[in-house]
Amino acid sequence: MSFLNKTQFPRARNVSWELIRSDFPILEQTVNGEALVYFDNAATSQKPNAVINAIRKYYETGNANVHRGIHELSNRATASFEGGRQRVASFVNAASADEIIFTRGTTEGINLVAATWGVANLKAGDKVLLTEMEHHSNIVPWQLLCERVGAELLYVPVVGDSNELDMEAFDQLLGQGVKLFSVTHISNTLGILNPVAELCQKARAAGAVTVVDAAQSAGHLKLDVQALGCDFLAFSGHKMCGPTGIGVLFGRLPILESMPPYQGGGEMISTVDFFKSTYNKPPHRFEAGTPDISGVVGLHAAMDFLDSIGREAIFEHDQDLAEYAYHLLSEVKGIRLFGPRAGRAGLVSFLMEDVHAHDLVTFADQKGIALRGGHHCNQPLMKKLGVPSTARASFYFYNNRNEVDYLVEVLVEIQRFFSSNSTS
Ligand code: C6P
Repeated sequence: MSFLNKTQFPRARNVSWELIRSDFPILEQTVNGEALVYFDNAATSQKPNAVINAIRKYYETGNANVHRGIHELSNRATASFEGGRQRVASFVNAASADEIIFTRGTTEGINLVAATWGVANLKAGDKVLLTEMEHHSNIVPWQLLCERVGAELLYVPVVGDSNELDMEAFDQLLGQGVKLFSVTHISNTLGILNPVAELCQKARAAGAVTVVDAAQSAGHLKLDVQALGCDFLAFSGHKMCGPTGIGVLFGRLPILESMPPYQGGGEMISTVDFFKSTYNKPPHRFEAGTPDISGVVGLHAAMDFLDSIGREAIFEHDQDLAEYAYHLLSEVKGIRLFGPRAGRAGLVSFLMEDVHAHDLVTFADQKGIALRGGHHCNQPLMKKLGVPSTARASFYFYNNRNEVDYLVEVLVEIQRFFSSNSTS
């Protein structure tokens, strides 16, 4: 096709991506008679053999409850679990493993901060600052908190053709005495990579506690909580080659030490009497009940796997695919793209004139391509963009340009199908 200008984009560094792809058994199948093209990685990523095997090995040789027994298997499970915590600390460059709380995912991490730090520290009239590109998981917990304590929500607008954050408005809003600022690292609809270090530095200088939603960044680029300068950072294991049901909340230790517990139960206590309990130190204070031990084992294997490739290389690869896709799609008449042309993270959201995103995604599925269509849990952003939904292709390191070429061919076919059907 004439619009396929492949020479414009140099390929990312020399990594054997095809070999790495062969580590993912799920990708070796056909769907609806076509080779599977999995472009729904922002929703969840696929799992390599290293992760599947680590979980299997844990259940075959090391399964027991943690911290409780004084028997060999329990000691092994505890070592695996706490070893996973150490691994997360080094993965995000935390000062200590005590700053790492295991959660069910990004959503629970943000809810934990709102329900503990938020309830203990915010009162009527205080201000919580978010941005207009946040996922529901970084909006609704703060709405619940604000309703409970009488605090007020403010939003940094998205502006311009590429819908990036309005930095002047951000400065002005911070001047209103914000107590907490929470922002997404990468927008799951726009593919924007926010300047989180600068945002956190300004917010902290203005006296706000800072939270980073790293759901879309943790598996795609090198995360360094010291360099980002945030107080809290939340992410999900399942979006970074790990299993579902496990996530991480990083929090600076002095802040965690000042926070009340999240849920009550085993493991989070120091002593329990009939009418009064005392609580364990962080991070255990925030981990009531039996944790997702096999999830931590799988997450550990996922982090090792990502680092064996190199997160810089992964980011370059995903960015290359997204820019390549953006370029090809921008040459197809009748396609509207969202977010910036360049410097974007590994996903592309778009709309096709006269074709509903759900119809487009259903058609693509018939061709073996897994896309996502809908509001992507970004309803307020959709309202701001003036659209009900978008179609989205989100990439990972096991995807390649041939798959993007195929997507574009299928989109052109979809366009032809719907335009011939609408005129007949
Ligand atoms: N976005 C998507 O398809 P959980 O469900 O807790 O693992 O992640 C929630 C979440 C939080 N923040 C951002 C920026 C996200 O993108 C997500 C998950 C998925 O875009 C499901 S809606």
